[in-house]
Amino acid sequence: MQGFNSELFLTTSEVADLYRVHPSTVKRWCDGEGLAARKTEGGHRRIYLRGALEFAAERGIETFLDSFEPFESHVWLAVRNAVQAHDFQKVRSLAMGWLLRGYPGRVTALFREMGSHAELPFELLCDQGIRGFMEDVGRAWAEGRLRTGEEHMASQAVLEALIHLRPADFAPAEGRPVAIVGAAEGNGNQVASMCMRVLLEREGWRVFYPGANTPAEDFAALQRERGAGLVCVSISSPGGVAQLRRALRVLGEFYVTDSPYDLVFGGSGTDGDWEPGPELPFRRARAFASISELGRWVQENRSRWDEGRVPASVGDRAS
Ligand code: B12
Repeated sequence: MQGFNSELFLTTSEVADLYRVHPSTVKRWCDGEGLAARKTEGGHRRIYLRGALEFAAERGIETFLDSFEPFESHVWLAVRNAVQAHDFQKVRSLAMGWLLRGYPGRVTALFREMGSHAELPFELLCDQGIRGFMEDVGRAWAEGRLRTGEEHMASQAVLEALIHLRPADFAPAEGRPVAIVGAAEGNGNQVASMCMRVLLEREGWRVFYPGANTPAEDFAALQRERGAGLVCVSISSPGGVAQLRRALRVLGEFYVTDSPYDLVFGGSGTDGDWEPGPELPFRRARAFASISELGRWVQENRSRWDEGRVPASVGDRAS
């Protein structure tokens, strides 16, 4: 059809997702209730995005695209590419454009929307979507296209999206494995640790999150107080080697065998190539280059933490 972008013809399931209704409701609305659709040669309905949005406005149906006006088509295509094809190119350029034009709230909304789709694994959103966007931000900053304040706004926008993607934490603490997650002293990057925190929370963990730039002594104290079976530390570069050595020395000194735990390092400061030696006291020590690797390992070994778990009441001073 002339003047129409063929990529913007949606299937009934896509419109159903957009409206958050059942596909059969969309079919009913197409058949005689005013939602304009054309049929493919195979007889499947296709609905033009603009028409779907006009119909939604008439009926008072809210869609996630409403708050992105006038970029609804761009956002829909970007989210579809990310969710269905795991291609974040469009998302990255939209987000960068909004950052430069002063709309960080839209960046938050975009990442939040992607994280709400079950077809897009959360780990992938972190390792490709968030990391890719933040690399663009770093590059733009290094080339002088973006100010330091804007780089901070980008981190903040992504952090806000991640906070929204945490599950509601109403489950009782008892019976859940406990982790301490943060960034090593000298590492100001909050985003990677927040990704780990949300990943583990979505896997049912109880996570204590001291955030960025946390002294190793504090990781050790928190682990003991909360009876954590897992401690994850993000190491940055430059300065990664020193951060890693110090964390290992301090955590090793404080380690006691009656409160055993696994220690995981990751981040650009380790580049995934640090190998733990046999002399380390920890139950297990690992280094991973990505949130996906951590996620896989945690899922595969879940039963170990269930067995070694300390009841939450033992470590919970507040109760
Ligand atoms: C935002 C940012 C900052 C912000 C962070 C703000 C905040 N609130 O979080 C601040 C302002 C603190 C900052 C400061 C600095 N930064 Co900076 N920063 C960045 C930037 C643009 C993005 C980092 C980010 O958020 N990434 C998003 C996360 C999700 O990705 P990630 O960190 O790569 O983590 C992934 C993996 O490594 C892994 N991972 C990370 N940790 C862990 C831990 C575990 C256990 C596991 C399993 C996995 C894992 O999973 C993540 C997802 O895939 C990068 C650019 C870039 N290319 O990365 C530069 C960058 C990291 N910064 C850099 C530099 C040089 C600095 C400063 C030294 C600048 C200065 N001269 O002062 C300081 C260091 C200060 C400090 N103490 O940390 C350089 C590092 C260069 C190098 N390789 O040596 C980079 C690469 C920019 C560049 N190209 O020059 N920075």
